[in-house]
Amino acid sequence: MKNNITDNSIEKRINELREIINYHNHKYYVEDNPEISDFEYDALYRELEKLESERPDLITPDSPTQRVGGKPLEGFEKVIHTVQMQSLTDVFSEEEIIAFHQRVKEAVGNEVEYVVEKKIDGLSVSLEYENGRFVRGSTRGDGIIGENVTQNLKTIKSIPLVLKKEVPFLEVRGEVFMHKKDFLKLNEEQEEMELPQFANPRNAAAGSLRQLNPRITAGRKLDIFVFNIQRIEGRTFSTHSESLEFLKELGFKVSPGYRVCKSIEEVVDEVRRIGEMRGELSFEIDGAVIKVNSLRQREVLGSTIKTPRWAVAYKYPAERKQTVLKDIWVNVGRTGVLTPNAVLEPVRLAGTTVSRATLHNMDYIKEKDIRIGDTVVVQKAGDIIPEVLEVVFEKRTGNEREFIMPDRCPECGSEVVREEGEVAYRCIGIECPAQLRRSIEHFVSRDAMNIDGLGPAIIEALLANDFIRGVADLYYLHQRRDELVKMERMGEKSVDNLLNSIERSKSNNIDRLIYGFGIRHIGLRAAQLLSSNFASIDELMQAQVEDIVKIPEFGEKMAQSVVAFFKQEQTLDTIEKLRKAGVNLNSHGKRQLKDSRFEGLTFVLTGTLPSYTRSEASAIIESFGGKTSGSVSKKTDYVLAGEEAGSKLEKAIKLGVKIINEEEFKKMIE
Ligand code: 0OX
Repeated sequence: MKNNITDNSIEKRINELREIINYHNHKYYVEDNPEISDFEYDALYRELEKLESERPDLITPDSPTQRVGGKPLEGFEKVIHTVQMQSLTDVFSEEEIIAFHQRVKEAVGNEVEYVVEKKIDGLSVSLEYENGRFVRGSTRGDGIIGENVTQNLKTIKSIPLVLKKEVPFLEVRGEVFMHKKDFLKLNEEQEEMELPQFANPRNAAAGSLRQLNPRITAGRKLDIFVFNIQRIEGRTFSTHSESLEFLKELGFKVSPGYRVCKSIEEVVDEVRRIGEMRGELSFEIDGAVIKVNSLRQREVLGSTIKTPRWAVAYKYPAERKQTVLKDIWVNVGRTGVLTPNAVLEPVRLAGTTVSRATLHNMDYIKEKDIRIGDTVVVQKAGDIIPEVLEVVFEKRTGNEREFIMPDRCPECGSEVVREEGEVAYRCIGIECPAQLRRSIEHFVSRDAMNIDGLGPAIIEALLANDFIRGVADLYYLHQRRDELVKMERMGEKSVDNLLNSIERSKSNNIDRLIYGFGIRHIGLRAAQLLSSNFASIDELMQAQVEDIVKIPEFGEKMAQSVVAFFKQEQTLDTIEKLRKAGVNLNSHGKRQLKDSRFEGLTFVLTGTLPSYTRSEASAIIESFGGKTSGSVSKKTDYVLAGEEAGSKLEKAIKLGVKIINEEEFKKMIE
């Protein structure tokens, strides 16, 4: 079939899509205020990818599709920083802040204004823009020579590839970091893939950015805060705060909640305030930065060889406390791994009360000689997960008890084994209720099927009352609504909310389902890759190890784990039950070439559909080879009408066009 879109209009659409995608990127990644769903965003992105594959000559390095591009590098090129990337002088007390202020006053007089910023604990980078386009990004290195990590930086969505305003040349400096929640998730995935864990978000960010394969960086969730203009042409500023505001206007994510302070007392207050709230931030900080605001005063103050005289970094002490370890209990995870946890005498630490801490594994307990009844030092590892750091041996009384790992699972009584070469002890009970409970918790979790209203207590109650025996049973709960309503703490409303949430999850893409299955070694990213490389669960079930290892980032172990999972009888039963219940088993990510049931058909959408947004419905129609149009004519095959459908519906009735509702549409795509 001849494509009737002219070359010109392809170019126009490509430019339009880039602008729309950049706009939504900024909304999502910089403003944290998305306007469209991930699905709608993906549809736009896929349209752009498709058009660019038709016209590769139109691909430019600043296209949003080029964020993941690039082949693995042999090594990083060196970059000489034309403006040195200075480091900061550290101060550790309020007295030292006052002393800094005295030095500043001696040089520039009494009138000094400061900016206080959070000191983000990541790694410093420089970003260069020529005529508003991102051309080069580099690490700080030693401040004079860094490494060219442009490809990797492009994968960070909060870095604009195109600036919102015209600037002939700009070099900015910022800190690349990983949010605490993404760090925890990454470590879970590392564990799942039996890879080493990162000690803290800073190491995770550094390890992710300094990857020779940009695709690995792309799979890690990194973010950036920008805090300094290194060099600019065509603009001047009189204060630092003015330059930060300008950076915001250009589309950068700027050092959050920076504060202009008119006196050193205000500075000290702000430093204290940041210290008190640091535990509540979504990212880690290792201090506060105090900077002279006036750029003219900065010039007068100047710099030493390495550090500016106009700024200092205040370092907060790492919070550690002593407390008594009252007991050790064992938690059984989804994969049967037994993790020892400390029950502590509650202590306040970095803004929260800590009464539990991880002891990691048996080797850790042995190595540190931790015993029940010991006084121990606790710290929040990287300010996030509380951990027992060491024993205060001077406080030993002799009444402490050694901990022994149980040889029977505390949940099901099955045997506990430690495989050769493994640190972990595992329960091998195939019907261990703890494993089942946790695998259901995982299945419904936000990144998996995202079912609201199914907390651990409800899951436990559903299992105890035999409403469910596995994940597939969730999709049959609606048949037992009346009984559910009678359950303790349930009620009509919460049952209906739960059932609606379960119903909605049926149309999830299969990446969520695959992740939700909790296959060993298959984390979120791996599940997404499987969903974009296989058209359906059925296709994935047929796959051999050789087919799966073809996917970049997949190793033998992961592939074997997938194949083994889909061979299990229990898996096949679950999938059949899910299929019968109408759970989507097809991938949105890969076009179903075999299934072009809507080939040659034109749909018009009108009104609001209960389960899909307009672009979700369009994407589904297109994935089956159909087209959508904005207006009804004799050529329209179907009008898909939702609530409050207006004139299009009237016109369809007049012209005798077939009208369908969402129910009928769902049947058509089943
Ligand atoms: C940070 C941070 C680091 C600018 C010139 C000397 C130090 N980690 O958040 N550095 C700076 O300032 C540079 N500001 C920050 N906020």
